[in-house]
Amino acid sequence: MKTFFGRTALLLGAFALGSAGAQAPAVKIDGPWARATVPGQKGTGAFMTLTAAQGLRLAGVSSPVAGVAEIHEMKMEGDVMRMRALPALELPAGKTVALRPGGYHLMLMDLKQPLVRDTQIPVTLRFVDAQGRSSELQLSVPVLLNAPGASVQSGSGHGGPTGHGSHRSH
Ligand SMILES: [Cu+2]
Repeated sequence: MKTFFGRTALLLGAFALGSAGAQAPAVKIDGPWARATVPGQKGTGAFMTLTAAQGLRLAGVSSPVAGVAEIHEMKMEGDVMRMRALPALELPAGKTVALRPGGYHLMLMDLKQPLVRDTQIPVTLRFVDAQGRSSELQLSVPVLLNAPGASVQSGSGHGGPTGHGSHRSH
């Protein structure tokens, strides 16, 4: 009998651990990358696609390499490309949401070190589900000059060497 109860306790323990693990966000991340910086550059963008199994909101981002990290949206207003911080980004169930140059992106500002090509930086994403529960996902994001597989587009859009000079006001 003692053995039997011992095993039961172990099984319960394993079950409890399994439950805790199930609260991790079910989000598929594809193609994460952050734009490499040049010396003196204080801000850059990070990009990826996210697909949430259940509806979630991306509600925050942080990285030890950045003093400030925000979720941004970039879009044309008339003839002017404007960028603004979003409090959160909706991730509808099963729908792939792209963060890419010229659109949604993660903005890394007040960089504490240059982002060197072919290194990796840690980035933590925070999600909130429909019940208001938050969870985090830690990523290791490759630092690249351009989107993986994309043709070279130097200086265009967000993240060129001067791309965020105008952006530091906030
Ligand atoms: Cu931005």
